[in-house]
Amino acid sequence: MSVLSPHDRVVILTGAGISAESGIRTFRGDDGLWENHRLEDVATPEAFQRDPALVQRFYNARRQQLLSPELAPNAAHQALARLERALPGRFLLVTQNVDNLHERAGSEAIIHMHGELLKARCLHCQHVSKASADLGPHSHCSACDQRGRLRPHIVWFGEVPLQMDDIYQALSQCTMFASIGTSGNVYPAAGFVEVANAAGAHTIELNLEASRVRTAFAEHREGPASQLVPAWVE
Ligand code: BV8
Repeated sequence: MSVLSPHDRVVILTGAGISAESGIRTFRGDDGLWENHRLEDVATPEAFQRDPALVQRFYNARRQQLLSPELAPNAAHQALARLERALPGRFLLVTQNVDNLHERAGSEAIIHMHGELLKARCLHCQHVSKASADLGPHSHCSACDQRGRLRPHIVWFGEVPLQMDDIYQALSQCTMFASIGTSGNVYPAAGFVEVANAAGAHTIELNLEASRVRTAFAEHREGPASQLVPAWVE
């Protein structure tokens, strides 16, 4: 059983499972479809090229859900914010999630490797800005004033995740790597445990069920994140 020490350098990876108990649907659960589209068919540059209105509708719907008042971080998000405060300068939270629940729980050292639902990016000048609830052809860039050229600031399949150098550097120096609420289907995130193992870190998976990369972890605990994570952090 891993015990966190004040000398640990901790890297955390989270996925959709950590936000499930806050009411945000996961991707590959039994309801993992959206309007009968597989994520892999909507979250791609080709889909955006082919049918921008469909892709914008997909993200506008998810952004609306994120803006609803009853959506709140859960005990797992809050426990990670406490852990960060206990390990100043020795903690990094890498999330595959595009929601803002970690920020709302108080986490600060965060890398959103797959982008952020509440942000938009200009196809013309790459400027990243706050996304309106209904991003679309009427939207214009606040930096270059180009109209109708804004896309969700999301990393789609086939695109390079954000801040990979920073992530690999932190993984190569960590003493503890914990993966929380992810199925281990999507790379390069699913391969982070191997980098942490190579660095000699203790690796632990906290998930509702075994992920596809469960065997790569030295330790695993099964259950809902809102119970597992506070117990592990305390
Ligand atoms: C890249 C934004 C090159 C979109 C997302 C063949 C083999 C291997 C790889 C590939 C391949 N073909 C193509 C690839 C690469 C591809 C990939 O991995 N495809 C997969 C589908 C095979 N990857 C890419 O294209 C990536 N880019 O590879 O570039 C590169 C590589 C290295 C370095 C530089 C460049 C880009 C991938 C990014 C795609 N964008 N998100 C959006 O959100 O709309 S991915 C999307 O899936 C989300 O970000 C999500 O986070 C992510 C992973 O899903 P999970 O978070 O794990 O969610 P899931 O529903 O699957 O699982 C939830 C888990 O939680 C479950 O295990 C469940 O049991 C658990 N759970 C549920 N409830 C709870 C719980 N756990 C605890 N408590 C609970 N209450």
